[in-house]
Amino acid sequence: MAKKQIALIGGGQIGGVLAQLIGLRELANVVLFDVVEDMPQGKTLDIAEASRVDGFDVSLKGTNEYKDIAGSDLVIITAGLPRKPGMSRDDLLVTNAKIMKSVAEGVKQFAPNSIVLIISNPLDAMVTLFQKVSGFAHNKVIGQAGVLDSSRFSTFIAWELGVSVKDINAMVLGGHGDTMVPLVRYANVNGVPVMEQLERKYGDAAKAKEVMDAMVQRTKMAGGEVVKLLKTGSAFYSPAAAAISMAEAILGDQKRVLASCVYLNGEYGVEGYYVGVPAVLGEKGCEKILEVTLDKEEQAAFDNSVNAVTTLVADMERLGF
Ligand code: A3D
Repeated sequence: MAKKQIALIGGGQIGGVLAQLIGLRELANVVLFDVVEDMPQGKTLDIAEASRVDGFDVSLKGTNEYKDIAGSDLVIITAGLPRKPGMSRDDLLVTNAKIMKSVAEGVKQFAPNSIVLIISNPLDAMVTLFQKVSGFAHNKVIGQAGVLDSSRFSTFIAWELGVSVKDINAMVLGGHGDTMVPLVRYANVNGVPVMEQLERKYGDAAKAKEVMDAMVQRTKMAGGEVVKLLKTGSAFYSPAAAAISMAEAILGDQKRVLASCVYLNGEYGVEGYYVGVPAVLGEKGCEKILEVTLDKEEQAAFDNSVNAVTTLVADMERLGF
């Protein structure tokens, strides 16, 4: 069977890890595009030269020309600047909006039938802008944030409980910013509520809540924690891994339920905005949105996060995008 093709727009930190992971998993052939001359060619050459050792066989092409992405089944976009210490994701708005506009025009012209997965920040605004400029169907334009935020939340819970992270199910909804909503009540260890385990561990509901609150706060600030340590950029291994799970779900038509930044058309009471919610991902992109019953407090936190997204999108529009 002919291999599928993934175009990676942006060959920086995340783009490079994506290319390597796609190769290692033989998920698809790769076209790595960047505006920096020779760099994507160098990265793909380097990864290809590891293929004999790692035992994978896919085609890897680096390019500075959009025409080379023709025929791509999936396009993953990381083009844009990452955060530096002290910056919020929203600080990247103008620079990355200009970049995203040019990317959307290139993808529209050369890969009009692709499904598009966006990672560039500020995420919710960049997904909105790509869809607007490209005119692609809403279900074919999806943002990656929730898989990573959920994985971060799960990791902190696993460390706290001293159990394998593989057995933690926890999800984060809302926009990809400080207002994101880790769903505490639904977080579980193979079906057993995490809060119940924390209460058993500490023998005290108040202490359990305090520990959970700290994990929720760390999850919301987890991107910034990495930025502060790296000093020169933002997280790249984990965002790449998160996007790969979404790419596998889409190309393999797996119908996986993954927290994704998808277009809401009345679901969760939101009309016409891209927001992070659990979605079924398959060959058509976002095939279905799963609604979760939220209690009063969770709903208020979700509404607050949606507010942050609508404000960000309004700012972007005011700036002419
Ligand atoms: P970086 O290593 O700087 O790579 C970005 C690449 O984009 C560079 O190689 C640039 O040359 C390239 N680029 C710039 N302009 C263009 C253009 N017009 N067309 C094509 N390529 C261009 O950054 P990174 O890989 O670390 O991060 C990429 C983006 O992902 C940033 O916006 C980050 O903020 C964002 N990010 C998102 C998450 C989420 O979970 C949503 C997590 C981490 C980073």
